[in-house]
Amino acid sequence: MYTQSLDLPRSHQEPVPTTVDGPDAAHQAAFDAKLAADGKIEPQDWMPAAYRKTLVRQISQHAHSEIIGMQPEGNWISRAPSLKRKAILLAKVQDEGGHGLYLYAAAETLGVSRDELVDALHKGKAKYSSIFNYPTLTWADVGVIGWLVDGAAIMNQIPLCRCSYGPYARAMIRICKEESFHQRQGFDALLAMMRGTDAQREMVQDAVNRWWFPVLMMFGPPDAASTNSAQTMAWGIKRISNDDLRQKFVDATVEQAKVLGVTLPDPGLRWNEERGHYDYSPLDWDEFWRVINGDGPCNRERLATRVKAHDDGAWVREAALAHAAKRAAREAGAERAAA
Ligand code: FAQ
Repeated sequence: MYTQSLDLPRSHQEPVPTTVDGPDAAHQAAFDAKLAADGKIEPQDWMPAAYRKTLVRQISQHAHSEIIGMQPEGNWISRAPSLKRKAILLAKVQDEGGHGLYLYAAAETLGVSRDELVDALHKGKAKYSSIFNYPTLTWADVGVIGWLVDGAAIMNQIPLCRCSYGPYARAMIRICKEESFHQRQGFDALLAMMRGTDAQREMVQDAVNRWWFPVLMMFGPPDAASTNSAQTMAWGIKRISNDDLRQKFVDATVEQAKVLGVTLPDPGLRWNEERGHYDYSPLDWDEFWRVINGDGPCNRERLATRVKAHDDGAWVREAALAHAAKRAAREAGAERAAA
């Protein structure tokens, strides 16, 4: 459904210029040549320090988003309206936990530890996606997260399957397959409600009204305000700009909303024949910056829940370490006896 976000504009495929003189020049030239040939950079390869740093930033923010993103829907597992919906939701929320783990593992290949990354999240130093700071007030919110939030996540993540850093690109392939199921289950849950009672239809419309604009902001600030884009696009990490992905998402979603029978809450949304795209109203970027700077509706609750879950799990980590130490001691003893 979202394979259109594999298409790369021509300007995004140009080779990266070599800029370094001195001892690292040969390494830099090899790195640039690999990128220009659309090759993958692997953990053992030389890479510029800034490339490594930006990957750690983006991959860890992405991992944190997946883990914090378990909370809004996790709140509804015990209140799902049927056994079938509960089983689907459980599987989905567990998938998000798995995505966080693949992504922390991908970040660790860059020489940082998961403990450091998690610590930065818990201390409020690391970002995670703005969208997970909004509340899930009704069951329809769960369907809307699947349809719109996972839909936006796929639109953003399909191009990341072609990112220049091998471990990140490979993690994204599996993640996108699972996100696709998440999007479908959300759409399916909403379709069932839209075929139900007036009260259910109203619930869906209310949820769409509340989530639409925050979802559009998930793609990040407008290109002109996107501080990282120019460099990450030159490095082939980001393949399509924030605004271009947002536009692709709007164009795809308008048609899906028609099938569902909901109204997208933007009076400025209309087809622009000349551009060949839907126009949409300006977004409230003050709200976006407020939310990512810690002052959204649920920021404090999300972080407190995460820190508590980590603290409550301390005994599991301690038990796993004690078991590993005991096993190592037993194996060392067996080796000594055999010698
Ligand atoms: N929220 O220069 P740019 C999901 C920050 S996963 C918070 O444009 P960049 C699955 C940005 O970090 C959702 N902060 O940044 C799921 C930067 O600050 P910094 C997560 C944001 O990196 C579904 C500053 O603003 N997906 O949903 C946001 O080039 C359902 C300037 O921005 C990913 O992480 C934001 N929305 O582009 C799970 C995908 N946008 O770090 C559970 C990978 C921007 O310089 C349930 N990441 N900022 O201090 C990316 O593609 C990029 O990092 C962007 C941002 C596009 C998110």
